[in-house]
Amino acid sequence: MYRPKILHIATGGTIAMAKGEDGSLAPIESNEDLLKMVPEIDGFAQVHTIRLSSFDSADLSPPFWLDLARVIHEEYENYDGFVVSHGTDTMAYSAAALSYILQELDKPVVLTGSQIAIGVIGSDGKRNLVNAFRVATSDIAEVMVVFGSKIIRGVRARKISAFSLEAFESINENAIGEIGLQLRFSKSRATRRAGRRLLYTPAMEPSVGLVTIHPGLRGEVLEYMVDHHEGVILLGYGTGNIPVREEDSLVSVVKAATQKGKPVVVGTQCVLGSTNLSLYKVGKNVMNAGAIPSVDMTPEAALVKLMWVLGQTKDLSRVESMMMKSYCGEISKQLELTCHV
Ligand code: ASN
Repeated sequence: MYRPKILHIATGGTIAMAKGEDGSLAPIESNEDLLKMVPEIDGFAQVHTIRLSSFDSADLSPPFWLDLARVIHEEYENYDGFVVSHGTDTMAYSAAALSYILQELDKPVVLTGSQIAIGVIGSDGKRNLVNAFRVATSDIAEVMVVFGSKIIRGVRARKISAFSLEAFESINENAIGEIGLQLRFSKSRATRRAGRRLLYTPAMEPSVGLVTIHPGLRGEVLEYMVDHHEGVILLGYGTGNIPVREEDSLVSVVKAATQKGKPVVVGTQCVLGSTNLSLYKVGKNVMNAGAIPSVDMTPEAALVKLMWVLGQTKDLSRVESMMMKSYCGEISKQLELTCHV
């Protein structure tokens, strides 16, 4: 029986750590030692493994995403699927970055990690790694996060728990698959399709800021963020509401920014739901000031998308139309059709 060829790319994170003699957690010496812990993978996949880094994912940033995407792009024709072992803290950002950079995939790209180091009692590392390889040999052709019992589209993944072994959730859409007695896939997944050609767009403008609106936030703080970045994501209240009553109104900062050609994307700090800037006056004002709604994108998906878009163009109207377009399922179809700036 043919065993699919899978490239494993280790990047670090808790999954690749074990307890040393002194009791502290340190990266496992070699990838081979990591894979030795999951020998069952050999029964259904031919694995080649490389190490890109051994960082805590808190230390990963846009240049790393480009590197990771480049490796997958270079090796794309040589493998049937890819597994990236990764720290959980910034996995959703890396998954979003890969989703934008590598489109029209014809094979699975799976990110996974663990909450507890693989060499520690009670670890979720082995289970997650084995399941990641199982999904990497399946017919799904997307960037995904496989974690606990869920298979989540890359741009919809969010780390929602610093405790639970079900650390990730699929935000604003159902998971594209479930892991129980069997792997169960949803009809909404994209599947391998012969003839599909990979679309590789390795663009990233790292200078994007993110500000969460809170009571008492001063306009000058937002002004500083706008002045020091090429674009800003603002997480408003509820459906994207921004205070308007203060003297140094945040809304006037948004207006000044967009007049200078800098994009300000307004999202929500709620975990679920979408922006709707025309619902309240406090939303309409920021919309009239030129803000771009993030619709139902997660903050991770919106932030990384703005970096990716600004890496390709600084033209505000192009940035606006690209931000409002759904490239890889980051905006729900029915909202993409009805939302307008
Ligand atoms: N700090 C770790 C990381 O993101 C957390 C983990 O992987 N569980 O690399």
